[in-house]
Amino acid sequence: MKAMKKESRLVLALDETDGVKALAIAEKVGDIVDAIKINWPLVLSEGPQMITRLSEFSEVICDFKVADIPNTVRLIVENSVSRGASAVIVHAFTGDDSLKAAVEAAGDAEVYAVTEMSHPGGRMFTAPNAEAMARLGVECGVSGFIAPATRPERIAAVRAVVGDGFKILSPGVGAQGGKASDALRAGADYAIVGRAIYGSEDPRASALTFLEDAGTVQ
Ligand code: NUP
Repeated sequence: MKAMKKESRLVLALDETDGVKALAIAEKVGDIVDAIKINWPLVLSEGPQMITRLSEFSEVICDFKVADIPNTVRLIVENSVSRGASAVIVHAFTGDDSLKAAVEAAGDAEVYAVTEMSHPGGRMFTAPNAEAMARLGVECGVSGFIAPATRPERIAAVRAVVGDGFKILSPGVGAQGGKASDALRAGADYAIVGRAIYGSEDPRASALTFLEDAGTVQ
């Protein structure tokens, strides 16, 4: 399995919906982030070919939070990987057969399963089941997990369940109030930052401030 590099420990969440702007930002920060994560906003506005185009600048994580029956999961994951995605994010609440289908369809690419979500509503249903979903992910062979930088103690709880052999990527840094350094200290491998970088006047300068906080300035 090809593993994502771990240098800056920063992942850019590129939810900019204008394709020209998105590519310009990717060009500016591609060399100082470990991956670029894209989500439905950019793919729906500019098409799935953005996966391939962005993969010229960085590894691409498709944050499609896939939540479906195994066959549909397989179709989505295969399509994403064939376009150049290095990893796909899926929901874990769908159960063991859907998670296994994602891992199998990904081949050499990675699958990351969502545990607890970072927004306030994430406390309602994802938090009470986060540890169980983490255990399920381990059993099903995912490569890593998504856990909230807005609640670093919950990153630590997920890390305690999964041990050292799995990656934890942590969104909620910047616009949602979390700090990269807190997330990494709690056990995350990567901090995910979106609006605070792509929405800033100078995305590269902003990305560098997150690297400084993370202690990974290059
Ligand atoms: O729990 C999650 N929280 C979260 O914010 C799981 C996610 N995948 N995300 C995604 O991370 C969210 O959809 C967005 O793409 C990014 C955070 O962006 P921002 O709040 O830094 O702008």
